[in-house]
Amino acid sequence: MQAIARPLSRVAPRQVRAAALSTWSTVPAGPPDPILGVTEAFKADKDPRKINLGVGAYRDGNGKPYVLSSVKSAEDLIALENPDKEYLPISGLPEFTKAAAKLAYGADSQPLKQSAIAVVQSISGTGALRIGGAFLQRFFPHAKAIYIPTPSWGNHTSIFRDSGLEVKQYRYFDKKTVGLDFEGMKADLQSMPPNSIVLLHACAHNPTGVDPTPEQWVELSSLIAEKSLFPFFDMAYQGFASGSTTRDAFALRHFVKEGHQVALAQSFAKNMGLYGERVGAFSLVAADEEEKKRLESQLKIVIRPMYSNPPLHGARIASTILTNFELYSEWEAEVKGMAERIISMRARLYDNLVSLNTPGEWSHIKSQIGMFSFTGLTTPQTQTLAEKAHIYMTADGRISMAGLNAHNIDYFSESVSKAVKSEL
Ligand code: PLA
Repeated sequence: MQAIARPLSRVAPRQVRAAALSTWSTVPAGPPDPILGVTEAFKADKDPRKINLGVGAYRDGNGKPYVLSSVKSAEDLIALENPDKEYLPISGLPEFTKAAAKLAYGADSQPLKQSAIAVVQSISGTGALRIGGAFLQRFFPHAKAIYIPTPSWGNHTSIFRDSGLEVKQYRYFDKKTVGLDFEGMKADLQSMPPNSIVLLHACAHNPTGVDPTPEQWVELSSLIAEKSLFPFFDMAYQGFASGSTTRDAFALRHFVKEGHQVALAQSFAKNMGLYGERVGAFSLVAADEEEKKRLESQLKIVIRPMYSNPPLHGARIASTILTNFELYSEWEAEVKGMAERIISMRARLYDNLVSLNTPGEWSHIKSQIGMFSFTGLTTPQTQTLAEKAHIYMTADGRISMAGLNAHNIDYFSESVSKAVKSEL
């Protein structure tokens, strides 16, 4: 007879740890994410009237996720070529990074023409900010503090803190005027130690929807140069603010024209609807081609131990669109269409709130720019709206305008009006 396996009972029993003695028993539960946690609460709600205005993800006129037709066409073209699934280089798909830099800086950008922009592919905008944070932490030869606006995208603080930078704030939003606190912002820039890093939202500021005017950007560029500050642009919404990718790049391009050696984080999540594909780029303006090569070599050394190399499919889609004349035109029209639908929802929401005699001044809903409206609703009002009306938004009263459409905007307006009147 063949030897049979030893019965399990003869194996020395492994010590089972009591729960209280677990290695992880002192790890506290963390809070839900202030933005993505809203999606979790929304998903758990079974009411058919529910609306998710939390995360900034575009929805079509029927409230459905929207895959751009330029993206579908690009995917068809890619499928025809039947490309392999090899690893990308550490710095990403070269056709993509080249096209991404051209989109941001403009075809006639001097540093671009001189081959003086170091650019690497990133895991969307978040990854670009993280690469930038890590690079600055390692190589920025001056102060290690980065200043972000108050308020800013909630994740900025965590990204830069985890990159080893000290995070500080500058004044940005004026609650009284529901607009830009330009004087406060300038005063804070004036008093920053020279060589501090300043994070700037290139357009469609998140969460406020309040951007400097072109004239104010010009002034900011001079002040930032005068005070020897280092500008780091976060451009997550190119095209979403005005409907034009060129107009939305004004601030970045002006700074570069004025000689700033900017850092830039780009995301293609919103303007190409490539959220889950995680397509982005990080770039630095170098003095010349030789310096660019040194910077790129170090960016690769930052990236390699983080995630080795970036994902392939989304970068192929974006580069196909950006380098194909017809697809590019189609995409531009689609970006404009998305921006215009959002703008039309702003007008309708404003009209509804006014005609419902909602206490307060609501014109900011129309004047704010981009994906979001910073409504001014208080945290208790946002909680009541979630509990009583199944309407979800972030606790700071930010709503993703793209979540509104002809089918839900009246219910939303009535619910907000009731919440403000304490009638919900
Ligand atoms: N920068 C800003 C200013 C953003 O608003 C976002 C996304 C990103 C970078 C990063 O986006 P990406 O990594 O997907 O490219 N902000 C969203 C989503 C849309 C989020 O919080 O993750 C938001 O709802 O605020």
